[in-house]
Parts: sequence; structure tokens; C-alpha cells
Amino acid sequence: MSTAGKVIKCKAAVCLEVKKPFSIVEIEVAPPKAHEVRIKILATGICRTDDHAVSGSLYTPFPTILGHEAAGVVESVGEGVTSVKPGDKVIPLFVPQCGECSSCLHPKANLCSRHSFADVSGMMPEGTSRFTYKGKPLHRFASTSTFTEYTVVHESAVAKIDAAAPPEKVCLIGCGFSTGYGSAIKTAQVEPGSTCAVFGLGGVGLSVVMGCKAAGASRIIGVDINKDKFAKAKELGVTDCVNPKDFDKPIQDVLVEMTKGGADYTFEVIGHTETMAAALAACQMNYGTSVIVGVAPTSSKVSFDPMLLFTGRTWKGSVFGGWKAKEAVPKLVSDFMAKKFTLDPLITHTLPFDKINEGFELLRTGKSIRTVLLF
Ligand code: CND
Ligand code: ZN
Repeated sequence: MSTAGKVIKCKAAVCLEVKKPFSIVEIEVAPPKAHEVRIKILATGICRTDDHAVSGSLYTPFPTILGHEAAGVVESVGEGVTSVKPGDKVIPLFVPQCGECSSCLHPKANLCSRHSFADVSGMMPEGTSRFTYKGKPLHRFASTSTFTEYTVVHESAVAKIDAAAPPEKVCLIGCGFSTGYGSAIKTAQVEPGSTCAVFGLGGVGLSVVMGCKAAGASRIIGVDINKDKFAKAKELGVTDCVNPKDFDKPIQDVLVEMTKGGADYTFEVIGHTETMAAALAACQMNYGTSVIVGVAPTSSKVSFDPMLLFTGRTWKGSVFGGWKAKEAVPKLVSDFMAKKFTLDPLITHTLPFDKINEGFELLRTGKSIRTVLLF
């Protein structure tokens, strides 16, 4: 029996309060309104950004449904939706692309100005929520909310992908892989023969490593305080592993010495303001480029010596790898299907959706790269 046009009762992992474990409860998901799409989620990854939200480091209103790295199938669509239809396999997009605003029309921009990726209203663009728990609305997160059997997104925040793509793998194209890979090949535009340093070797950092390698970097230095991350990093292309805990001087000094003057490209993929400043100082003073990929705590400030930029360094940031999400995601999925890159090394754990709290513990204790939750 079709569920189109009806309220769906389903299971969701709800965050009722900041810093509290997820509660698996039954919620109600209203049908999509005009220009909205209701999606049955098949698989979702756990990204550190979700944990930043749980911990309160990244502000988001509670109670909420987190999750932003998923793949699913369209259950029904609202009036006026033309780019997807029921039955289509899709990836929800935490960086929407309306295709019509000044940013979407600019070849260099990937952050839609009509539907901001940084919107913290917790509501759909038209101002209300499609999620209800015990008669009260729940907030959405990052334009997506994927820790639920069903979610509703705006049409600008969903991309149709190859029907044959395995959801338990390509869900990583919804965030971690695309973010890291794009930061290297698109935002930094790493050149063949260059030296790169990647701060943070989690799911996103290792994807930066894959991007640096694909771009032909000849030396990739991996920096992490958890030495357990080094084996996999080497497998993916890291040539030198550095643990800041092994040195009694600042890590930027260690890297400048190792590279005889600084790396061509550095990437901060942790989300700490101190490592953002360290990564800037670790790139070559005339022509080095440093890219901020990690999400810093809301309202935090970085303190740095302006002389670092005065000499010529470039400091950039990269949200979702600089990709225009709605057009890039289907292509990235095609590239995955054509075996142009692999996602398997990033997926260390697969768990049933109910075990979401276990999945977050694996991330917090540094034991996982990516945990994929299956519905
Ligand atoms: P994850 O926690 O898996 O990786 C972070 C790594 O950093 C871990 O291996 C840590 O051991 C390591 N680390 C922690 N502190 C230090 C330190 N002081 N020095 C060196 N290494 C350290 O996280 P992830 O890979 O899922 O995400 C990484 C960051 O990227 C995080 O801040 C997340 O919020 C952000 C991000 C950004 C974007 C974007 O669009 N820019 C998208 N998704 C996630
Ligand atoms: Zn993410």
C-alpha cells in the first residue's frame, strides 16, 4: 500500500538534549510539501561533524535528528519536484544547490545562497518541521537529518544516483569521501610532484590523502596524535607519519624542517583552532596553501601572526570539497562504480541502525574510521 501523502511512523535516533546519547524512538514524518522529497534511508555513515553537534561544539537546536552522510530511495515527492521521482536511488546533500542563485550560477562557488548549508533554524526552508515526536516538532540538521528511517529534504538537497550503486558504500560520497577528496583535487588543486601534509587521519583526512595521491603528490605527510591511524594512512598513500606527541617542539617546526621550508599544501582535518594555525605555519612561506577542512567550535577564533600571510601563503577553507553537490554527487558515484577510487578502506565498521550509540563510541575512542549504520 502506498505511503505517499500519508504520515509515516518510523524509527529514528533522536538527540533530545546536548551531550546525551541517542534515543531510538518512534517518530512521525509528515509528507513532503511543495519542492520537498521524502526519502527512505538505507545506509548512513557517522561523521565527526555529527559528534560536534552532540557535544555542543557545533551549535544546532535540540531536540534534533542528526546525520548527514547517507544514501536512500525516494518514497514520495511534493508538488513541483522534477529532478527525482519515487523509487530513485539518491544521496541527500548537506550543501544544497538550488541552481538558480548567484552562487549556484558562479563557476567558482559551491555554497548556495538561497539554501545555506549553515542554516541553524532546524526547520525546512518554508519554516516548519516534518518530524514530530510525542506531539512536538523535532529540528532537522544540516539540511538532511539521516539518523531516521525516513527523512524529508528540499529538492535542492538531494541528488539522483546510479540505481546499481551500493548504498552501504556510496553513503560516504554524501560527506566524508567527497569532502576530503575534493579539498585536495578541487579546492587546493594539488599539483603532481608536490609535498602535502594532512593534519588528522580520520575518514575525512584519509580522503584528503586519497585526493593528494590521485593528484600526483610525491610526498604526503600524515599528522595524527593517534598512532593507530598510521597503518591505514600508509596503505592509502601517506609516505611519512608524524605524531606531534613524539616531539617537544611545535609540530609546524617539525614539518618545516622535514620539508626543508614548508609543504606545498597543508590540510587541517581535525577541527581545532590551534592545528589550523599550525597547518598554516607548516606550508611554504611564499607559495604554500593551507586548507581548513575541520569544523571549528561555533564562535571560536583563530589567533595567528599576520606575517604568515604577509609573505605569500594562501589560506583557504573547503566545505564539501568545493563541489557543487547536486551536479557533482552523481558523477562521483559514477566514478566509484567505474572503480576510479575505492571506499572500502574508509569503512571499518558496519552496524545495525539501533547500535548508533556504539558507533559513536567507536569514533570517540579512535577505534573506527567510518561506521556505516544499516536500516
Ligand atoms: P575523525 O575524528 O575521524 O578524525 C580526526 C582525526 O584527528 C583523528 O584521527 C584524531 O586522532 C586526530 N586528531 C585529534 N586531535 C589532533 C591533534 N591535536 N593533532 C593531530 N591529530 C589530531 O573526524 P572526521 O575525519 O570525520 O572529520 C574531521 C573533521 O572534518 C571534523 O572536524 C569534521 O567536523 C570535519 C568535517 C568537515 C566537513 C567539510 O565540509 N569541511 C565535512 N565533514 C566533516
Ligand atoms: Zn560530514
